[in-house]
Amino acid sequence: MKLVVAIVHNEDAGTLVDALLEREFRATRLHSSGGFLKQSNATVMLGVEDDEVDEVLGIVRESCHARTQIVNPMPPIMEPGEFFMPYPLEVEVGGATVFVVPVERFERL
Ligand code: 2BA
Repeated sequence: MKLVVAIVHNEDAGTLVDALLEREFRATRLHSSGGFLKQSNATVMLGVEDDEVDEVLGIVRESCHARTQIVNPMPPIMEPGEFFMPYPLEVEVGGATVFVVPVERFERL
């Protein structure tokens, strides 16, 4: 068995969970946020049999899309007389960051 952990864009999370449920996968959606952009995203985790991992990754691929986001860099600490012109940076986020982790034991009690 494997635990699939997918960090996805908030806007894709609903579509992803619905698509998983439609194919009878049980999933848990957690609210999370990215360390770099500090914006909220979603973490979807599900326990699946080894031979189901590829199907799940296919559903993630179909449901989640890359996006470009603009980031305004933090200004540095300035000395008097120094001047800083902040140029916004473009960052590509996602489609999805996925970890597939072996599960030692799974129980529903
Ligand atoms: P964030 O940490 O907010 O990162 C958002 C996007 O910013 C990343 O997209 C990447 O394009 C860029 N980025 C992140 N760190 C960077 C850095 N040090 N320098 C330059 N650009 C950087 P993704 O790679 O698609 O990641 C989307 C979200 O997935 C991340 O949001 C984070 O929440 C999660 N994530 C990505 N890689 C991870 C990892 N190795 N471990 C845990 N979570 C991860």
